[in-house]
Amino acid sequence: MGDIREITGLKEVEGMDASEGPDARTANTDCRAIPVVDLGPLIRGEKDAIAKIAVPWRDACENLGFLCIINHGIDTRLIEDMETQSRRFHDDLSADQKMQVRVTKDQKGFIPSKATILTHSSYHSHTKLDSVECYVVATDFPDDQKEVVKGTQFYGPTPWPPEKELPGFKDSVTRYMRAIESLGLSLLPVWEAALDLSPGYFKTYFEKPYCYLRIAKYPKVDFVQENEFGLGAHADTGFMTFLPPALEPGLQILDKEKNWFWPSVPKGAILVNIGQFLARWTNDRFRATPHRVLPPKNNDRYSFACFVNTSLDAVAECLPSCKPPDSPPKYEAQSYWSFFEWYMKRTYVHYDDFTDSDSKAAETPKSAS
Ligand SMILES: O=C(O)CCC(=O)C(=O)O
Ligand SMILES: [Fe+2]
Repeated sequence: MGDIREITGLKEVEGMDASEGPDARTANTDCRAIPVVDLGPLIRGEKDAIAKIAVPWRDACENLGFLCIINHGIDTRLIEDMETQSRRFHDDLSADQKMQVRVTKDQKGFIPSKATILTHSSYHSHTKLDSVECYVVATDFPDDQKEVVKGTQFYGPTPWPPEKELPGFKDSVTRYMRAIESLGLSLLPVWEAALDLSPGYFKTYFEKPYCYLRIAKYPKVDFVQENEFGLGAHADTGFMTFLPPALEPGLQILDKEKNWFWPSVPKGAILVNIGQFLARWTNDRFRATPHRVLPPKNNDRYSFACFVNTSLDAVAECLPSCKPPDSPPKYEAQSYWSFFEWYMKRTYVHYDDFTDSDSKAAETPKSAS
């Protein structure tokens, strides 16, 4: 596998700073391959493709909770274009222009650096604000939809930069999000088979899928202290996440034995992982795996995780194939809306500006990030 510093691109990190201890990126963290699932047979519509793919899928979801897909049908040019659009947003717009599209009560828009801290993390102490900045685009709804008219949270529109400031940006980003959304929906039969559910089980829950895309920039940093993160340890909130690996290293994953490692992913593969909403739906049979991002050393790092979720009003109640035989399920039935609201309130320091909502999650998930 080679030397870790070679793999992570941290060759020139000296490793020690007399006053502050070692750079956190040089810690003795190994690099491991994660399960690879070939979607070729599914894309080609081969007989038995779903059943075949469901086997390694289930295994990865019950164990590491992260896998990567190859032959996924997403054009490389779309991914390259998103990298370009991400740089355009973060680097071509001024701070003022970005603040014109600052995050709304619906959690759409620009979130400046140092706005996130996972105050409820049980994975490690996390005392510094994250250095990541991001622009969030999410599913928009028709103006006359009842929740939009009523101003229900998460139903409001994405604030886009004016077309003249970033020509073509909205089109490109929308195209990418749509492609990932349809990939996610095309995988529902695989999720069903992996969870021993009848074909079409998830269909009604995904009638109006709520997707969001976090277009993130992690500025490069000369020295990283312990417990300093680009993005602190967290598990995603929704159903499934798609993440083309960033060009710069930074992502670390926590295995079941609670060891952090750097994932190694084949060229062109897309990472897939599970969100907490799905994990609680499966009574934790599938794992919502903690992961985190260390700030890059050499160049700014850009990433675009896309979260494909159920409809906001879909209610998840322990799946029939995941019910424990002799005890009640661990979690109450809960809508995605309510889970998402609970999570966001605890994750972003800006959230209190928007809501005095007293809505509560049906219960506190035992290992929320
Ligand atoms: O930047 C990355 O590689 C991961 C981003 C991530 O975990 C997230 O946005 O939830
Ligand atoms: Fe994440």
